[in-house]
Amino acid sequence: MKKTAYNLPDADLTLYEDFFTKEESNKIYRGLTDKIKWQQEQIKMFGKTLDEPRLTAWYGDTGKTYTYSGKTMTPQPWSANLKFIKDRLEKETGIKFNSCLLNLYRNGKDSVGWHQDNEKELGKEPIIASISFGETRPFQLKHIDRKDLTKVDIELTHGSFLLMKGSTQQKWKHQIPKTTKQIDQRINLTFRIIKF
Ligand SMILES: O=C(O)CCC(=O)C(=O)O
Ligand SMILES: [Mn+2]
Repeated sequence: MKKTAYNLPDADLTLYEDFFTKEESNKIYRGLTDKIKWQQEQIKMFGKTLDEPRLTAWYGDTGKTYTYSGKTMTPQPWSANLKFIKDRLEKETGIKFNSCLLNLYRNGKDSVGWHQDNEKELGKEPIIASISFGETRPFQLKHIDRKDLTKVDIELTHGSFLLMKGSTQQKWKHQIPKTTKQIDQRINLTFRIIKF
């Protein structure tokens, strides 16, 4: 495992590469691909309804509903793989998480656009633990108003863990851009703390 703390203004980011061993990561990746209840959700934009450019799923403690893009999501109960990952994260950070949004990017056409994870249910300084498996994709960050700061690119590799805290969600946006490269599937898990 290699731990890197990023020195960025208005952000608190720590990357743990090889947080899971190659063997653990391979096994988890296969398990999540086959056993998670992946769903095609839709987004309403400019009066049109479109498929989201990725598959998603919500897991978490029972009762922790989450409102996102106007939809109220009821979580599935923790699976064995998710419980295993959550225990490891909690041991490393000393932080307890109660929900997880999962994203499956089927290929380079799948993506997530620029956004902040700053829904009011996550509190003032959301803590997000982001775990990646499968294909490496760049996680890009840009400051919301400081144009003098350049965009940051973090390669999220198989078995990596990116911890985001402090004012990261208030002051920076992030995205996973599309690519025309022929690439394989990637799974990302964002563990979160829903306050109410
Ligand atoms: O796939 C990723 O690394 C990021 C996903 C993300 O930003 C989110 O689910 O809010
Ligand atoms: Mn996000």
